[in-house]
Amino acid sequence: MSEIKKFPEGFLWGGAVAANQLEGAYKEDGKGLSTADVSPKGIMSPPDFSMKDFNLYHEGIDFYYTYKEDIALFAEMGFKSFRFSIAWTRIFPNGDEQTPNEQGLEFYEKVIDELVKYNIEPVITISHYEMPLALVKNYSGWKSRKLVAFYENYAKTLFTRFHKKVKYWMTFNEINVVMHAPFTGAGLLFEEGEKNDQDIYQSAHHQFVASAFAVKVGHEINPDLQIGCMIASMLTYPYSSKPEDMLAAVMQDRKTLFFSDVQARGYYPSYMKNYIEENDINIVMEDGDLETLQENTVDYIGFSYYMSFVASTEPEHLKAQTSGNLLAGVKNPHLKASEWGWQIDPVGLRTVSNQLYDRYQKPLFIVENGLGAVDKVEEDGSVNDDHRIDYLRAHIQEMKKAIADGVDIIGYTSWGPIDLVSASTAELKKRYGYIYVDRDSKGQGSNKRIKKKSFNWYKNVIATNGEEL
Ligand code: BGP
Repeated sequence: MSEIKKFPEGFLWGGAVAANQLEGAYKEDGKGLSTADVSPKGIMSPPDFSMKDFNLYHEGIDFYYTYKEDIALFAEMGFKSFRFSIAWTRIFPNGDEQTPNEQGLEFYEKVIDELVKYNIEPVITISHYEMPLALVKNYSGWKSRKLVAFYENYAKTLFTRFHKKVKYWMTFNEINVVMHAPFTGAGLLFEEGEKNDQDIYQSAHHQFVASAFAVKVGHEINPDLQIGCMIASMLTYPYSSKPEDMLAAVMQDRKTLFFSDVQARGYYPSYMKNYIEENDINIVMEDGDLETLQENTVDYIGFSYYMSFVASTEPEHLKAQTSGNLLAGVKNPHLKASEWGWQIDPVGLRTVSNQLYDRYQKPLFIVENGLGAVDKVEEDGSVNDDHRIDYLRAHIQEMKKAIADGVDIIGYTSWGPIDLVSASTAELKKRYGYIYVDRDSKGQGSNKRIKKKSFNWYKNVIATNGEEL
């Protein structure tokens, strides 16, 4: 195998965040309430509509007010790109208005201008794990076809306003998560034990069509735009070489790949047609939907990668479950796990990159990867996060090997370059950043930014374009 020393010229090194996890200012300047605002246990847990208590999502890390100094720190690290999401509720507070809220657009314009000032390429996620709460209350979330038009209007508004300054876009964060946590990105509510495939697949179809319309309208406005999908990759290994285990792994992987298959190939895969028929799922489609999917496939495949999974047909393996932010899984005896039980697997990143590139032959963008850990500020004020450096180094090394394998990877934005609220716990205990934020899960602290040891490490990785890790 040939080695590469450096990453390709123009490689998009950077970091990734989501609006609800860091902005705060949840009621400022005309913003409406979002689903994250009523998720005090984390955006992956069921909401609490009667919520009155403190909710960290309301405050984030105050990025709404500190974006200039935070972006200056990203620039100091040499970021080439910064992935962030737009809060739908800042632009359309209830989601179904026709006219956007100018103050919301102005905020993001300022963020974009600040990035451009430092030659940092803005990468926008149009919808990251939240939506206007009114769309859930009045329309039952993505179950309703009406959301397609609302989303199209929202996406069109953003493209029209920002297309000259922003080239890279993603339609939905981790779109496949609707299978595991249906409220998170799709706003689906189920009573205990009532979760059903019918609503989930119908909602996914609406999101597919909305995403394809966004690709269409984005390209009409500016053919140079690069509009991608974004999946939570969930590479699955067979527990053993037993053929049944291998089959189980293939079947489990399809639950993820289904989402990128539709968005990248432009049609429902045959395996899913069978599943839908066998399970009496009736996906209601409008005339022209299949053509819309076919004609508006994504330009690149964005994905997150934190861990790998294992499939087994042995009952005793199924008992030894490990945790993850989305689904519990079979423990892999060859891997160590993070403090939150996520199984750390750098080689898996190379494997999944090969898998996705083989399948689609479209550029890949690794838009999330990182280690959530507890960090400690020492008496001298330093934060020695060697555990994080080790994790990232190992993953970047494997990404380098994937490029040597022939995979076209255009960028890497590690998750949470600055500490932010955790999606699965709604706390500030599980940290990902190169920059420490002096704030705790109760919102107490000076909010001061402190450079961790990983700050200079990542800065050097970028400066040497990945030659020195
Ligand atoms: C991904 C989400 C992010 C982010 C990350 C880490 O699934 O897209 O929003 O939060 O996971 O998860 P957590 O914050 O739960 O550690």
